[in-house]
Amino acid sequence: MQYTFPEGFWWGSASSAAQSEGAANVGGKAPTIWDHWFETEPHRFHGQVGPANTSTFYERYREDIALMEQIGHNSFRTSISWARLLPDGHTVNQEAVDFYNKVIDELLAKGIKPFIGLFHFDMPMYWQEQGGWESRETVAAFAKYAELCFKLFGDRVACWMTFNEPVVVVEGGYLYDFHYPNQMDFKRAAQVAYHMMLAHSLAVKCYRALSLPGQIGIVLNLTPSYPRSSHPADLKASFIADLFFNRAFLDPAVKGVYPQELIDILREHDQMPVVQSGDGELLAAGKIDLLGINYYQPRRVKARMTAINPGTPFLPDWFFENYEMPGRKMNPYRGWEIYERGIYDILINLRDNYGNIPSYISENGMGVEGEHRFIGEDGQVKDDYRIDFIRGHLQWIHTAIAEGSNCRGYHLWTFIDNWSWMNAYKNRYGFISLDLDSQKRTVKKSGEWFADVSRNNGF
Ligand code: BGP
Repeated sequence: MQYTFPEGFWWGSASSAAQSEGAANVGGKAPTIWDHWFETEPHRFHGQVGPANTSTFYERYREDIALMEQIGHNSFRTSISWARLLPDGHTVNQEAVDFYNKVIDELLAKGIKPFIGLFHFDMPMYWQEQGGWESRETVAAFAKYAELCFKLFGDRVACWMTFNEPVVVVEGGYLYDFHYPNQMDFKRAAQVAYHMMLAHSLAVKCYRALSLPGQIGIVLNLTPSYPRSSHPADLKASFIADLFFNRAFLDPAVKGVYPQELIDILREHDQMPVVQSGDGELLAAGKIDLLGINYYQPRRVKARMTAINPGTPFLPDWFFENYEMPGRKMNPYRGWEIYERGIYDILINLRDNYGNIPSYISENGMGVEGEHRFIGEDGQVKDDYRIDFIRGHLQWIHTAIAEGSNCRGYHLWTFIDNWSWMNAYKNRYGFISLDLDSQKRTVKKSGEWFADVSRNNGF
């Protein structure tokens, strides 16, 4: 069967500043929470490799953008480093302005639409020390930073993304200990989540006031929540997991309001964040033009069977347990489930319950541990598994579009194998492999395949 995508479909990949630029303390950049955390607890990072050790996009952006063109990209997402642009929190770093101008101009020169994120987990240490997302001051600071970016680069950026996966900042930093500042406290987590959505809304409001030519959105990792069975207790478990991990961000971003059911649960358990008068109008102003969807794997849940010990602090997990569904297909090289149809379910949910908001797949990808095992005699990674993975997801996207979904593009995570938070270089995801020592880039088999897909607008 021939799968042809709508004209103008965005083909590309995504990366982020902290994961690709390197130059951690070069060019006037100040430390982020990642630089700080690595300095204080390097053993928590795979292979003790920290954020200074990347694919050095800061120096090699030209070479990389040429490779993007070679493998058929017509669009690419990366992010701006807040700590590079405003190192002391307030003064603009001209070297950073020059760098991002060069990146954006180079992308445009190669016919690649720039999608630019403003926050991809990389809180500047300067703001973290003042409370980070727990502090309302950070909301205003973020909006100022966003406005500066819009004014500097907004004449050329096709689409802005305020945040990448805000729920991961909340889970990692304030619930489950995999991001700095490693707190485990639901009430603080709720405040952080709320402040990020206010910051998002304020940034959208600033963007609208400038009447620039592009669009603005947010990137959410939408994780469809599938119940073990149709028993009411399992259905309730999946409904609540969906509320906490998807709708707590999706509803304010698309509809401008929080789901009432979420507010009810938080009130009942005395976990409401501090809200100020006027916040409702601000959230209503944060409605997006375009939704970026990151999809890796679904969440399978069942009703909680084991009682929570009295005195256990409040967590979303009070309401459900993960369900290891027998027979589910797993990625043998990363331990995550592969469920291609999940991407269709997300798109159809957006069509039916979110006004068919324009969207695109901003990340989808297959992490592979020990990928050097698949290097052929010619030095190329023969990642047929990744081609199958991408093709499987694209088929479901195609079906969703045929059924009326407003999905406009597909970006793989990621362009070139990059540094990934605590996992560092453990899981490789790129279209292009990276030799960390020599910095040599080699297009993988999937990269060559993708070039054809993009040129044919399908497969
Ligand atoms: C997403 C993030 C990316 C990247 C990816 C892969 O959640 O947006 O920044 O980290 O996950 O993650 P990992 O390397 O942990 O498999």
